[in-house]
Amino acid sequence: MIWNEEYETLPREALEALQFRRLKSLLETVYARVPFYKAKFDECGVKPDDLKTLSDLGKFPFTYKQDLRDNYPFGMFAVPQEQVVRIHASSGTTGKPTVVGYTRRDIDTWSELMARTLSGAGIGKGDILQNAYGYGLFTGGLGAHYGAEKIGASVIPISGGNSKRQLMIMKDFGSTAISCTPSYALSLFEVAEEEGYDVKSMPIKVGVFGAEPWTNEMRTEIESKWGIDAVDIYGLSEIIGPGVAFECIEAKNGMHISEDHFIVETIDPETGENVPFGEPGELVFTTITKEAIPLIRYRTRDIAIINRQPCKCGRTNVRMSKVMGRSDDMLIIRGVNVFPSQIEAVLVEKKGVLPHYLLEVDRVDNLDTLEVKVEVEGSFFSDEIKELQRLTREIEKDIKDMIGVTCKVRLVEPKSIARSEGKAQRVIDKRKI
Ligand code: DLL
Repeated sequence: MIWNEEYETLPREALEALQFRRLKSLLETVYARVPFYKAKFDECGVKPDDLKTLSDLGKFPFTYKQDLRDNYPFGMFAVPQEQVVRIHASSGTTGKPTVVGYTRRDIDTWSELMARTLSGAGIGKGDILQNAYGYGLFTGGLGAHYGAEKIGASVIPISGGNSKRQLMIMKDFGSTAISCTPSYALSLFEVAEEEGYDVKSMPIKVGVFGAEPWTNEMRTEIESKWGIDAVDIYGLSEIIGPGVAFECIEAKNGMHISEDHFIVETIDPETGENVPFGEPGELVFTTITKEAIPLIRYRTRDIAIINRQPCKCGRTNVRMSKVMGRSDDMLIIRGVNVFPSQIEAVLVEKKGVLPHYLLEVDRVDNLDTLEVKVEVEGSFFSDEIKELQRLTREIEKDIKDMIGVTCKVRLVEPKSIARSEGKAQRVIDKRKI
């Protein structure tokens, strides 16, 4: 279902003309209103006027998460405080959160983008959306909430956690759709099994999952366990929250970026040079309609591939692949770049292995070590020890083949790895580097 036929299927030429107009006016606004951008443009010797064509965007400097931190909390805002109607923040691993603001129009834009996202998943009027993204400073809960109301679905603002209650409500209210992180979908399923729910007999038909990396193998797992369609949605607080890009249920093959609101580039994270669409690169977004905190060339650190091929759903905007990793939390183990998702891909295709794992990286006698803790079905522990050893060796070998790094695999009993209600923590890096 396409929510906004006009804008989601704009011919390329019209889309680019629109992007250019919006970008031009945005550059003027930030130069005039945000001291940070005025100083940064001056330092790089560029003026809004230097934008003669869309490709001139590359002349303008990047914006980093650190810039938001340096201007904490509201220093990057482009409007006076009285126009800001909402404030969100994302927790970082260290220090202060990253703070973002929304004007009333920004909230409308965000609702529109989430309306597109949910419609793309086939959700509409008459559906009951159980919104298990966290409500609060995190953008997931309220972002999905406003989109659901806009399309006229009945939204249950249940927020994350409290799995038994989630399941009771899901059954009693007859939820037809769920939104949460993919890792939470899996842990909710476990509780459903324990509590004796037959989720396949419930009306639930689709899940809108995002906010953390997950693989296609994990999609298959969720779909077959729940008996639903699972689509991927992407976003980040700095850009707007969820609603930056979403998969259509028709193709489930890459997330459509709402290019009438965001200009996307892919770059080499080392050199900052653009890499052609079709090759992996760090996603860089410029917001072209946001008022409260517009960002120019924001470095996401997320690595993905942009696909320009037309999609069978009829949308004309580009699609991003699943996020393949982050240029910053990418692990470097004995000099090898390792994305946790590569290891996940090996794990989830093994029979009897459960999709719950933890990577522990350490340094012993100056040598990096990688331990992969992963849960396997309880039956393995009643079997002969040989079977456990065989599987351990098999996984170790496959990981070595996949990433070229020797690791130690530890198979652990179901539920021994801590569950998350929001984003899963998959890596513990104990090295002091
Ligand atoms: O996670 C916004 C969101 C909420 C997206 C709900 C989707 C659903 P932040 O907390 O600022 O915002 O975290 C943003 O999460 O840079 C990615 O690294 C990661 N991320 C978000 N969606 C996906 C996804 C929200 N579908 C950071 N796949 C981003 C992989 C994702 N990673």
